[in-house]
Amino acid sequence: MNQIKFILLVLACYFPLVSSAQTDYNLWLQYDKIEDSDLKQSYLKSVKGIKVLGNSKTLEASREELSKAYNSFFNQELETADSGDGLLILANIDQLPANLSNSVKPDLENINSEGYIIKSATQDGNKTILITAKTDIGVLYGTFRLIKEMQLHNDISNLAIIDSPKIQKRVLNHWDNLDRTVERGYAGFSIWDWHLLPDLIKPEYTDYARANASIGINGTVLTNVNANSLILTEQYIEKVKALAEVFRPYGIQVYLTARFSAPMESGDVDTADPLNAQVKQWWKDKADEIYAEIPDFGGFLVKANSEGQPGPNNYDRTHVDGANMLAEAVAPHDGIVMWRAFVYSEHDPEDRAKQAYSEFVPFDGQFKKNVLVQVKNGAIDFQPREPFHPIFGAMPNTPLMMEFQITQEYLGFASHLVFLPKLFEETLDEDTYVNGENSTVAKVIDGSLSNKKLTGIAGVANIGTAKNWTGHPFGQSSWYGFGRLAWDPYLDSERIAEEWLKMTFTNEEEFVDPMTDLLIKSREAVVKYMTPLGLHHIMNTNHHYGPGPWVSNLSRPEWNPVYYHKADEEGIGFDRTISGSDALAQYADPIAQQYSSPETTPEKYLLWFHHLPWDYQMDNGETLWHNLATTYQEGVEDVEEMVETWNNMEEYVDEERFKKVSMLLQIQLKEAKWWRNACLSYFQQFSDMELPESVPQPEHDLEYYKSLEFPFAPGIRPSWE
Ligand code: GCV
Repeated sequence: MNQIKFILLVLACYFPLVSSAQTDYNLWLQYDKIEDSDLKQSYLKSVKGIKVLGNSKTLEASREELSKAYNSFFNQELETADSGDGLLILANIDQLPANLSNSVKPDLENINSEGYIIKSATQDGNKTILITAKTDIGVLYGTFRLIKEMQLHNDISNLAIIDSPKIQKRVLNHWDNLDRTVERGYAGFSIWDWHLLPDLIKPEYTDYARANASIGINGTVLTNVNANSLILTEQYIEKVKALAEVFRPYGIQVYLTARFSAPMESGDVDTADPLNAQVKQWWKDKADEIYAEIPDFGGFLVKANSEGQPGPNNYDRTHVDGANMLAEAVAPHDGIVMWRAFVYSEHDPEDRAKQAYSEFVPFDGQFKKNVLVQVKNGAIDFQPREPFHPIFGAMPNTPLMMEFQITQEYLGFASHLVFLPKLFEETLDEDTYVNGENSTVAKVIDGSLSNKKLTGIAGVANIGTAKNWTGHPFGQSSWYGFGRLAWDPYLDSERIAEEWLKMTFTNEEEFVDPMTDLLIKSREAVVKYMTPLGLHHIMNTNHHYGPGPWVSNLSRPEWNPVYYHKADEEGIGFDRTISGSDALAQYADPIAQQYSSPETTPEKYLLWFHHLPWDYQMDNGETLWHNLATTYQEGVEDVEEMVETWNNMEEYVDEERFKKVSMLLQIQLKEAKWWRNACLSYFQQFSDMELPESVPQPEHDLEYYKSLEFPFAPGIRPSWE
């Protein structure tokens, strides 16, 4: 070795080229070296060379991903080969020779156009692994699956895996503005560098596509639902096209948000009335223009007549008129319209939880067949816990798309560790009874209940320019888990947690077991220290950071926390039974009946549906006040336990991630105490009861908590105009 090489080697030992910040950047695609020599030998025996049949950017991406993983697992190249033992064959079924395609014929009937088959087979006495599918994208998904089997240290010597996504449109919604701020974004600025597009194509765009493809996400809405019509101009379509080209090989379609008043804002038409011929033509021309540049453009997502956004109601037209007009414009190109049902009005005295149902359910069956009605998981707004949105049980003739929020607007931003797949799973598993018992939300949205052709699920992204994409290193787990549940809404969140931990950190049981437990419990912890027993929307104003149960001065009644908890000397909670707003009547009979009495309502939804006296006797024989206080305290203790668990994990995690998570957990603990102290101080004025002994006295008086202000809290939404 010459002197220069020696010096370089020494330098490399002291200053590793791959910093730990880059470790975080790699998400769950870490491809850690396989240290176990038996496992390594068995993998190297199963995969010695690769043969890709066919030619496409998608197949090239599959090969590249495998090479990357192979290199990283074994520190050796994956050679191209033509035959022999240990051959890995990647091919769309159309490219397979007859003997191989015949061997998978029966399996083909069990996959859809995005599904895949991975099979070990013996060919001329040689062992091979075949990854095949009906489309190249299916092959890419199969490739990621094989890599994952190795990341999870599973045996790959005898594979027979068949899998297909159960939901068709698996989409991220970016609430990203064209100035690169992100509404409810806590991970930096927008990753879309609009100013420099289309000329600068950042490597992040490809890595974003790789990450999404690895979990089967096949669509991305690039822009905020509070939309800017500039995105529909020629100048921006060119930029969108550049992104679409990066994403195409990974099976990801781009979508845009359509501002309903865009025809007027363009200066071409003086109305946006959906029944006006010129308006219809404007949208048709716009769709043609977009599709000419982006032939696989997915379509539009629309927030109309909601929180100040324009819509068909401005012209005395309905949501059906608006959605169908846009649907007609994109239909010739196989595009879809995702029309949001998130509507409520300050002029409507009806319980906000009831308004979307009242407005949309009468339209059941009236939307064109390329319209999906996109419904948030609950009827209020992405709270730590909400019962499922009653619309899911009431529009059997309309394709309903689920909207979850991955970004933690109401769950502690990017500083709280909350594994959201647990929340998603809870909603998906709830029974709507729309077709009798066992009509779960999952079955509504995957179309299996009523044989829907078009199905979809959306997640509001938590992604930004932060080096690790999501701000909190564990925010990645919610992105990952959303993708997994979008692929298969029946998956167990615990299994998802386990997979993610192994792929992101290590397979060591001593790490994976306690950390899976921590992830699973983290969701309940946040419910306990923020909104226990069915409380909701008591976060502070506008930015939604921290507690604000006292807020009562906002212009719209339903923006005020006091509207939701209704605490007074008599008690606490929102009466949604027949003696109150009767929102319960929007649910099917078995639910409406069960929840009509506090005795039979699950305690987790108690104050969502009932206003109860402070001394109401709970299941454990204690008063409501007692349980409210001890639940807040339990939430704090849960976070203390999370801190303790994490402290034992130092040896399994790189220094940077370990320290960052430690500090973030301290912030979470501080804020959990803040929530407990502020809420209990506030509610105590009404309950007039002592705190139970196990609950510490708040450090400050109520006035102190009320006086806290956070003018620069992140993610704040721009003006409501
Ligand atoms: C994008 C809530 C959020 C808003 C968001 C809105 C929506 O009101 O606070 O920031 O706007 O939901 O989902 O449209």
